[in-house]
Amino acid sequence: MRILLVQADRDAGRYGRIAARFFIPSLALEQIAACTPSQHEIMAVNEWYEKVDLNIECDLVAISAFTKDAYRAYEIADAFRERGVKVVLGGYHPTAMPEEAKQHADAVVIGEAEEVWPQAIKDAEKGKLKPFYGWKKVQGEKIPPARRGIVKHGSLFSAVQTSRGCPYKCEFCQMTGFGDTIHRKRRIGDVVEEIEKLPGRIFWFHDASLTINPIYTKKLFRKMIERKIKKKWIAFGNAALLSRDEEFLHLAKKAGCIAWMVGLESVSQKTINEEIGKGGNRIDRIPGMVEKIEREGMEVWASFIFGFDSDTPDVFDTTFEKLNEWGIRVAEFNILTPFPRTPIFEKFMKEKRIGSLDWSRYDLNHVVFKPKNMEMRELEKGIKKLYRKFFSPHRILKSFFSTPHMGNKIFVLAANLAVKMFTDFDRNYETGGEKYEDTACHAVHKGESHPL
Ligand code: B12
Ligand code: SF4
Repeated sequence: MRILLVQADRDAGRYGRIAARFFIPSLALEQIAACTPSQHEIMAVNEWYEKVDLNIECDLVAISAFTKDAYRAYEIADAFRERGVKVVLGGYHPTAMPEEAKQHADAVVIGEAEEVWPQAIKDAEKGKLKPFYGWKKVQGEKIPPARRGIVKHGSLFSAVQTSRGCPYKCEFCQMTGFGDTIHRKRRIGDVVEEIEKLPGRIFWFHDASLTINPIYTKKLFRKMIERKIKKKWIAFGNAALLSRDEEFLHLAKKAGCIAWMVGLESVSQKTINEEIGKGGNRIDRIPGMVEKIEREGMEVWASFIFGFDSDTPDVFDTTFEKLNEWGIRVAEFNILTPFPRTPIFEKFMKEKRIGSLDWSRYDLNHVVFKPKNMEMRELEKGIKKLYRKFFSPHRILKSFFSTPHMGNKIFVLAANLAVKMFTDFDRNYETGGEKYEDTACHAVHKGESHPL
């Protein structure tokens, strides 16, 4: 069969091919391709880079979608099905909302591709696709290396995974909602071999977090050092470990680490303990963590979420002050988003606080629920103000000049500009309007409907 793989994107092709070259790459299509039996021909289009041609000749279309891209995925699916082409939907949104996705597809893959996708292909060949496939979690050792080079006009960077699953159970995370809480590790030899063959000089570790099992990760770092891997990389890591394990940081640097993307989430210890579930993160240890990471010659890319029940309107100013105090040069600010099937979605549903079920707004840049201690509009305005202050040209330049070493300076500048361009609160909020009125919740909960 000729199989077309598509990563749907609400904003398909918006940034143009040149800017898209600098995106953090996606791994989904390359992993799906890796478990597609080799006798089939594969074409792959990631709409982050270009819009898919709906007239492509193929026998089967497999579409992956984040929640914000669900409608675009359905649009693509409907167009191919109209032409008689079979369509399979998968990825985070179809996994959370399989019944909804099924209305636009011949089959829905719930969860990971490795164990069920080959069977779905066999069934498609026989014209006997089942409506649903999944949840079968692959063992870590069975995760195949990604099939590279299938996406045209892709990113200059690449990505690799050492593990799946995350045990931290944050209330707002879909990993928690999907019960994907067991950490499944690949063989270190397989990972290192894959890294050696990666195209380009910079790559991302797309694990939920590289700090979940420090013993495993230190072994990986030692192997990378032993094999003299010259590539540089960036990874997600948790503050609890990064703030205390100096050996881990030292090995990471020697293995090529440029920066750690750390989900600090909030500057309030109360919020972290009571509302997020990342109790191991200690605010009093953050300045020390930043200092240790920078002393080793790496950078911190901190990520925050706003809109928790204990957040009050002063949270934006307090966060800005803390960022300055801690000397954090790269940060991103997200709005708490109750993705379907997360514990927080269920909580807001029960409390009748969901303000919108328009999935295209579930992108961490829009307010889709009623915060407890703020108006929806206040959350919108507060984050926008913080964003403008943090990404002012003056602050970006100050961060650049305060960073030692040219390599780090380039990273800090590029990361600040990338977050500024990608988050783009200004553009997104033009569409806000009355949807940010608190009356939005009455409209959603009027009929007592629960979409799951
Ligand atoms: C790395 C990462 C990123 C990377 C790369 C994203 C990517 N898709 O590769 C970057 C930094 C770019 C990113 C960006 C964003 N991300 Co992100 N990201 C992650 C993270 C940490 C890991 C994802 C990953 O790479 N997994 C590895 C790949 C191989 O797995 P996968 O994509 O799930 O694909 C497998 C299966 O799902 C399945 N599958 C997927 N699609 C399909 C389709 C078919 C047909 C089949 C058969 C199977 C199948 O097969 C694959 C192999 O098993 C997850 C959280 C986590 N801990 O997992 C969040 C996560 C995916 N991100 C999330 C979000 C919201 C975003 C952003 C929208 C945030 C923002 N505002 O910028 C953007 C969107 C980017 C865009 N342009 O659309 C959410 C998604 C929630 C949702 N329902 O939409 C997650 C779940 C985190 C969370 N908040 O809960 N992200
Ligand atoms: S640490 Fe990250 S991946 Fe793990 S549950 Fe929390 S938000 Fe999800």
